[in-house]
Amino acid sequence: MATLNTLALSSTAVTVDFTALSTTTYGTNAQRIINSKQVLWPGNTNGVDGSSKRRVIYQGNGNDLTNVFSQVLLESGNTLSLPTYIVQRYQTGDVNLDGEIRYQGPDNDLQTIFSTVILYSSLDVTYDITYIVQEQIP
Ligand SMILES: [Ca+2]
Ligand SMILES: [Ca+2]
Repeated sequence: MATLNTLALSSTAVTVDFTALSTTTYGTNAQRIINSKQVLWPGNTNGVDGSSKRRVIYQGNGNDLTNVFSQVLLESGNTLSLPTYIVQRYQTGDVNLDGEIRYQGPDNDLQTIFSTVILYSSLDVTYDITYIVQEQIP
């Protein structure tokens, strides 16, 4: 995330409140608004390198659901390889930042990926689960 315009640096620290509605940021619909605060679009679980990364994908090649599934299935404590197992830690699969990685069940992290794709696509086209939300950097 970056501000839309450059900010002059000096010996005095400059604070940028990216949650303020008055802060303009680089890109198109770069932030979502929740409770009168700007927030980042969550859902990228697989990093920044490679063609399918730097994107939020719900359905299709390079989707972000697979990484959530892998993190749950490969967790050392998940000895029965259950998709309902809950990983208790922050990791890229924890896209709703509740400290747990959930692939299935209530409050699962796939719901957040789904809502990012659906809500973002609604700003541009008609609700489309195959829409790819692309990171925007200057
Ligand atoms: Ca991704
Ligand atoms: Ca979570």
